[in-house]
Amino acid sequence: MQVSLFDDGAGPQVQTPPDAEIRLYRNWLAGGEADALFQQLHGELAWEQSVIRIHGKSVPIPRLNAWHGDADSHYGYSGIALQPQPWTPGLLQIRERLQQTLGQPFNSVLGNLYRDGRDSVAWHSDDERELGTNPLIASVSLGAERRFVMKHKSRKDVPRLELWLPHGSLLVMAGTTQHYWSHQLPKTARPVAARINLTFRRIYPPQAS
Ligand SMILES: O=C(O)CCC(=O)C(=O)O
Ligand SMILES: [Mn+2]
Repeated sequence: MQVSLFDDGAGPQVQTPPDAEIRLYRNWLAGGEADALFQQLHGELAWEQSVIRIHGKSVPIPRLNAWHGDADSHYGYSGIALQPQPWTPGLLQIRERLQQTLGQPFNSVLGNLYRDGRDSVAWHSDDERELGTNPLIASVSLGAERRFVMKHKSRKDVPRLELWLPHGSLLVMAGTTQHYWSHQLPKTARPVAARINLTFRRIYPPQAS
């Protein structure tokens, strides 16, 4: 399903595919503010090249990432243990805006820097245990517009969702979305400039057992 009907009005566009709750605010940040934040975050975040192990081999992931948040918000995926870096002024500015829009606190953020069209993220769900059940994921995009694709994990009759995520947009994934759906940001042969994506998350401390 090609979604092209997200309006530019005041409210978000709400998608209602089965088992998902998705909202896209296309013009969440005004152009000038988004431009400034892209530059600021590009310089300010602790970008690093993570390496994962696949079949015993070390493979660099096709993007740079940065993990920032409260000191106790430990997080990891694919064997990468991420120690949070402190909040930066740019991240705090965005977190404050998210609080206004969503009325929801976030204690951590994963930044991805896609340097060009060769950078990508493979199919996955944001379903790590420390996010709890039904996490609210607030995904802010800055820089080049890229295609974000979602597919239902078990229902082959449900069409894929394709969303273009513009500069300054906010995509909210909530409810059971991560349980039933996976998502990816494919590579593109089209020449594209850099893009920063920030997914704000709430990490719950490990359960005492
Ligand atoms: O870059 C994006 O829009 C998605 C990033 C993502 O899925 C993630 O960091 O978990
Ligand atoms: Mn994700």
